Amino acid sequence: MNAPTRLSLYGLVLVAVFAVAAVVANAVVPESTVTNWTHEAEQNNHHAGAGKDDVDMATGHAGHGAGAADLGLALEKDGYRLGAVTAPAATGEAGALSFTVTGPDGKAVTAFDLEHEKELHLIVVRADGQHFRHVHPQRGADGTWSIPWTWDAGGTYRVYADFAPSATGAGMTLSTAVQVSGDYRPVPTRQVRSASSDGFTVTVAGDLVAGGSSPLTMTITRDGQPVTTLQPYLGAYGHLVALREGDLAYLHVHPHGEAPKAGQTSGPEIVFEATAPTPGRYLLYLDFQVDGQVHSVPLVLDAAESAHNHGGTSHEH
Ligand SMILES: [Cu+2]
Repeated sequence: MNAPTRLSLYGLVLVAVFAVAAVVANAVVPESTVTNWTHEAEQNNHHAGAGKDDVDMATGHAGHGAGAADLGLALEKDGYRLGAVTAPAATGEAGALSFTVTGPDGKAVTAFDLEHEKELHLIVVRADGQHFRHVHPQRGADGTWSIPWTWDAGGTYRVYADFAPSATGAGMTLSTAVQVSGDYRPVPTRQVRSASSDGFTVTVAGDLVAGGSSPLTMTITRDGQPVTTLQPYLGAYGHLVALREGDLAYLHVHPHGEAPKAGQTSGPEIVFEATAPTPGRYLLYLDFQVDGQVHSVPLVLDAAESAHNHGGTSHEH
């Protein structure tokens, strides 16, 4: 699908991502991701309705259906593999983070479709949700991706590569873990509905409900004043990465509305349609651009049980 077509589908995609139309949703997030988050949500509904208990809430996908590959948690999918990530071994060492993606033939992939104006999106986050980065490495002619890199803190990091090989055109997210020596003090999470970065404050209205679609409205202010000069960044006014706390299952979400045209601005609100596949805590990272600068603000939301689940969970084993 070409880029203009993808962009024009944004409006539809928001419904599709969390509803049923996985084919349309393929325009924005990997179809498999959509299918499985949707599937998982359905499974949870069935789970509640039938009173069965074959879904492990700790992993969310232990039941039949959504596999690790479809939640961005596997190294390999459909023959495509994320190669070993090379990076500085300890905090404070300047170096590069690099890796290759190999295809079903075992060779490094060098042909990628553009997704949101980039061939590959790299997300790096520590296991406790801290130190989030969303960056775009450079690809060498041999298929090696690389970006200058320094770690600020020790710990275990999850590294996600989000891309679509041209050979299939299908978007996918592969990930691996990287260990970094150094001081590690895990930061406990709590729900955060308003947070600030670089002088911008983002406040979220709306709630995540497991298994059901709900709008999240993000309002951006600076010095108490609404920001109405949001610029298009990678084809949207806002990019939201959502990670489920615990297993760090991954979903990249895009906002409601038409894709912006060059020179247009928007704000102060960005509306996302989001569904949590399971109850629990979700780490959200909003990227937006003002005056040519990209800002990233983290938020944390707890997803309640869906209304269907309020009858209590019976165990029938
Ligand atoms: Cu990106």
